[in-house]
Amino acid sequence: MSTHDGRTFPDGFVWGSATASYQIEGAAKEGGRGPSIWDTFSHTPGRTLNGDTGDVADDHYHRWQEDLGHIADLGLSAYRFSIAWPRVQPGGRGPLNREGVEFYSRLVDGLLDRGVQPVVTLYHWDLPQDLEDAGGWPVRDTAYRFAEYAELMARELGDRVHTWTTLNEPWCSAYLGYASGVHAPGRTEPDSALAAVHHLNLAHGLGGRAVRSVLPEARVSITLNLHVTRPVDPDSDADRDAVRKVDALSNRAFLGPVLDGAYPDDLLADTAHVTDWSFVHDGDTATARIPMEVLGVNYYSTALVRRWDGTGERLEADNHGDSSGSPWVGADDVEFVRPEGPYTAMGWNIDPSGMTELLVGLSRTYPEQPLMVTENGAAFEDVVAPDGSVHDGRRVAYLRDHVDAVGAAIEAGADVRGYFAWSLLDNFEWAYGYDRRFGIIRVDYDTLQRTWKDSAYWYRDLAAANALPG
Ligand code: PNW
Repeated sequence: MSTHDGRTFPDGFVWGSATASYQIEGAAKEGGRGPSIWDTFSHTPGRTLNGDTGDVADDHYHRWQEDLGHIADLGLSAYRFSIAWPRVQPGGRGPLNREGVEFYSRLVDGLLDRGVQPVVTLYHWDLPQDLEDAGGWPVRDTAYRFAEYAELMARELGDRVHTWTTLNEPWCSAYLGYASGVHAPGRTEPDSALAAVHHLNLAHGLGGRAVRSVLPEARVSITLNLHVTRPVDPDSDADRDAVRKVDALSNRAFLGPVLDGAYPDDLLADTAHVTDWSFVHDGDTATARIPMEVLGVNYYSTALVRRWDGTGERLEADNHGDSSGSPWVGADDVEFVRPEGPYTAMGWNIDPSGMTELLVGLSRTYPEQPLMVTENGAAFEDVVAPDGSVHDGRRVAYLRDHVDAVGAAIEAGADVRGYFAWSLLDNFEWAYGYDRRFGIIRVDYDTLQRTWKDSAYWYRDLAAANALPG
C-alpha cells in the first residue's frame, strides 16, 4: 500500500511512456531497412525464448497511427521512442535510406500534431550488422560511426525534435552483449565488454557533440540502468566491498566519464587482470563528458551481494536470466544473492525504496544534474476476462508504489523532471521474446489488437491529475 495517496507532482512534471524500435516495429525487411545484431541474434536457434524474433513484433511500423491515438488518449505529454539505426542508415555508414527517415519524420509530425513531445533515443541496441561484422562496440570506429549517424538524424529531425538521448542502457549493450552473451551479439569476451563500455561512453560524447553541432539548443541526455546494490551483511567490510565493486562496474563506469570526465581508479584496479584499458586514448573521457539537461535513469529492482569465499557453488542469481558467462567482469569474488520477494514475472524483486534511494543518492552526488526516470515498469501475467477486458492489478500496484517513491525522492530534494512508464505496449522482451509482457496496453499477438489494461486507465488518470489518486 502506498502511504502517500494523493501525492502531487511539480507543475510541468512530464508523464510519458517509452518503447524501443526493435521491440515494437516489426517490418524487419521493409522500407529498405538493413539487418541489425538483434535480427541475427534472434534468428540464431537457442538465443531467445521460443525462438521469438522481432520480425513482426507489434507491427508498429504499419500501425503507428493507431498507436499515436493511444498515446494521445492516455493524455501523455511525451513519448520516448528509439530510431532503428539500420532503418535509416542500413549498413551503419554512408548515405541515408530516405524511406526509413520518412517513417520517423511522419511519427514525429504525428506526435506534434497531438501535442506530444517526441523524446528520441538514437541507440536502443539495434546496431547495424555490418558494424558488428567490423568488430562492433569493442572497436573504436563504431563510436565515430555513431556520431555520424547522430549528426545526420539531428539534421533530418532537429527542426522538430529537441530532446535527444544518445544511448539506452550502455550497461546492457556492453556486458549482456559482450560478456554474458544473453543479448546480441551474444559474445562472451570479458575484455571486449570493457572495451565496449569505453566506446559507448565515447560514442555518447561524440554523438552528443555532433547533435549540438547541428542544434546548439538541443537537449541531450543518456539513459543509464543504474544498479541499487545492497550488502547481505551491512556490517561486513567484505560485503560492502562487493557492493563497491558492483557500483564501479555498473554505475560509475558510466557516470564517471559522462558526468565527471574520468574513470574511477577502483574500477581500473578491479579489472586490471582483465584489461589494461589501453583502448582509452588521451582526451577520451573529457570528450565523453558533455553538459546534459537531464540524466535518464531506468529503474526496475535492487540487487543483493556478498563476498564469495570461493567455496561451494557461486550463485548467479543476478537477475539477468540464463547467462552463459557473467556480466560482472572481473568481479570474481562477488556473489549475487536472490533478494526477498515479491517478484515480477522477470523474477526481479519489487522494491520501490530502491527508486527513492537511487534518485536521492544521485542528486546528492550530482546536485546540479536534473534527473528523468526514463523507464520503470513490470512484467506480470495479466488476466484477460471473458469480455476481453484486461486486468493487471499487480502492475497498477507496482506503478503506483514506484511513482510514489519518485514523489518521495522529490520531497527529499531530488530534482526529478518526469517519469516514463515502460512500456506503452507489450512487446519483444529481448531474450524473453513475447513471453514477458511489460505493456500498459495489451497486444494480442495473433490479431495484433491493442487493448488497454487497467494500468492504462490508471496511468491516464495519474497524468491528468498530476497526482496519485487520493
Ligand atoms: C530495459 N538486466 O532492459 C530496456 O531498456 C528495455 O528495452 C527492456 O524491455 C526493459 O528494461 C525491461 O527489461 C533491461 O538484465 C534488460 O538487468 C535487462 C536488464 C535491465 C534492463
